[in-house]
Amino acid sequence: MSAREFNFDGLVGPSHNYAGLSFGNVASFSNVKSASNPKLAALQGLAKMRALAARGFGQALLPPQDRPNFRLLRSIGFTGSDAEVLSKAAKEAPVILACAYSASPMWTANAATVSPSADSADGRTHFTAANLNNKLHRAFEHEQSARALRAIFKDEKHFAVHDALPGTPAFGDEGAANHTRLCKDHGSAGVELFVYGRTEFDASASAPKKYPARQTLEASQAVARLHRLSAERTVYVQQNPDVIDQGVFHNDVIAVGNANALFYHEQAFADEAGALDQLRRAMGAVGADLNAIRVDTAHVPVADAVASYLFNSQLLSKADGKMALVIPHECQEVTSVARYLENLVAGGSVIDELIHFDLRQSMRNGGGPACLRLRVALTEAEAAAMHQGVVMTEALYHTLVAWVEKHYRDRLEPADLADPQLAIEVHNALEELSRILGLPGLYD
Ligand code: SUG
Repeated sequence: MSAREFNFDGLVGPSHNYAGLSFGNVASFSNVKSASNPKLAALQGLAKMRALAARGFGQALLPPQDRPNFRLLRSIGFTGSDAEVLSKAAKEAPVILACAYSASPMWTANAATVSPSADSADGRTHFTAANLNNKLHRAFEHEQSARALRAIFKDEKHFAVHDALPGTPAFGDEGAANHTRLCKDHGSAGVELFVYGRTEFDASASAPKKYPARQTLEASQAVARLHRLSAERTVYVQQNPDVIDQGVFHNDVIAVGNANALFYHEQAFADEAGALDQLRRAMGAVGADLNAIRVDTAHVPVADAVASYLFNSQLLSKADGKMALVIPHECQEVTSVARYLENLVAGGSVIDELIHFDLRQSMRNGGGPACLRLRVALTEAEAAAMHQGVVMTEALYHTLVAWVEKHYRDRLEPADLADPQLAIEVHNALEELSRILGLPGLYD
């Protein structure tokens, strides 16, 4: 059966700010407490969606989440009216207030892991909301992520949306950021590659020393079970703990795959040869040849890959069989990466085009083009069965630009999170958005 890949980009929420909440994510830590521009952030994201939709790529969006999370603030003892809760939290626990306000759901690669129907024993597309339990500000995203996914992928004949795994360190799950699907074409059975950072129940296994490994092997195995994947087409590979310690907090900061191509850095995996071996074997089972595009350290050091987000790119199949690499502007500013890319597209690789975007507002929190999207390969019947109000069109783009212009601030500093008016603005914006997207009841 033929299928088309849709990228569901996260629409940046009105409370986008820089709070330095992600230990191990270099950009988040370096930009802590600087002023953000939520309006620009949302417009940058929308410009990417519009351009890719206009090129004919399947493009949709996932809505922002309700912020601040008053339930979190009340559950830790802040009482009174909403305004009182905000003012007490701002005084006593400003970092937790920033967590409650984080617009981190914009990075939808972390919303869920997705397995297309061709891979699952029950012929349905499976989603498991990611528990993101490594970080307080992300650990409560899964409830609204599951709710939004259920609203969009409602038809249980085609879709199964699973709740997040138990929110405990043994099941640390970061969703599609540590999951890659390789295949001959999007519609036929593929190989699902799960990349984990550590193993909870194997004390002899290696792990990073400085920064956290957010994804466990146990979580990856649980997701594969829920999605009813075949063992011979499922591959588990350990991420190189040394690169996690250099700021590669998700596998999608050091590798990206599409169709039969895996674009990766020499140091991405703990055992590169073993990883490729397993992948080649599994891909043999689906009649596909792995096209391994390896980037050597000599050409691009890990630090440059992290600074430029070279691998946090989207690798998209074009109608002519070639692929385009969607990269952030930063790739042109890091000399080794700019040179590498120039040679890559000139050198007869399947990647023959670069598409650049300015995503600096998201990049300053460690979110590049690939973080901003969740991939869902859908057959024609499945695409018709999903909620259509989130599919990007020229008309929706213009409506959303006007909505952003109306509701978003162009400057947000840490102190602004104490302003009760901000909570009201976010609420009003989201209420209007649920009407625009045709998703009444999306928010409480
Ligand atoms: O989880 N940053 C996100 C970036 C997520 C990127 N996603 C992928 N690689 N797929 C994170 O570290 C920063 C928020 C702050 O500091 O305000 C943050 O959550």
